[in-house]
Amino acid sequence: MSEDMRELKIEAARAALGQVTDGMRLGIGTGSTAEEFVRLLAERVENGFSVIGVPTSERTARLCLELGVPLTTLDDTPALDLTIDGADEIGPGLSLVKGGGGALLREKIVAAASARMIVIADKSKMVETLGQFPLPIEVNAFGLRATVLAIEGVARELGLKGPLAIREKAGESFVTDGGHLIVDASFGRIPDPRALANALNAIPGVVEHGLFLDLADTAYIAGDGGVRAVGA
Ligand code: ABF
Repeated sequence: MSEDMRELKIEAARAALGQVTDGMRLGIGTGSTAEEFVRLLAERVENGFSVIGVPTSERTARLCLELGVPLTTLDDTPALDLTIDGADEIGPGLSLVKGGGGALLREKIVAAASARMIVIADKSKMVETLGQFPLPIEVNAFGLRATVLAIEGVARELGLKGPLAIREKAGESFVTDGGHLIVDASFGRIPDPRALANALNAIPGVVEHGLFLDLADTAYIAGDGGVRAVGA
């Protein structure tokens, strides 16, 4: 990652940190931008800021523990004040594609348990229409082939252009923190994210998908002219 790109991520993260108040119960996202938020939050904690966080991935949990950000779980803290997370694409109405980092299930559970969700990103994530980024779909390994066929069936009607790819890591199927697999679906464009979300939700083997609709209320987007706040 270039230093300029990292600086943009830090600026977006810093803007979101401005929304965090003492005593908040936070959802803490996954990805390089969310990790910049963790680093900035840790500095505030070191200076006496009192927050607790639910991490959306084991990776984020490790970074929080390493930097001293106090953690909790959704079992102990089922209602969160604010989730801060990254995204792979940010579309109209703050519709999002997430899951490039493989953490979409816990990210969506945590975001849904939060009163607010702020997305932090560099300007490259803003799109007119979702779908250029392959849509991550988390699937149960049981009956995988049948599930892939079912996804293909609905997806083709809703614009699926390219193949469905079972995500791999180091030559093996990628396994999520939740023990599931991920199928990445290349649509090119998703003109009706809600219709696609509803169709995917109806497939029994689909555990969750990376379309985040009606969850984020604000995005902080870092670009050449600084950071701008985008509302849903
Ligand atoms: C995470 O943030 C994932 O859902 C998404 O893939 C990732 C974006 O990563 P980055 O901030 O590194 O671009 O929430």
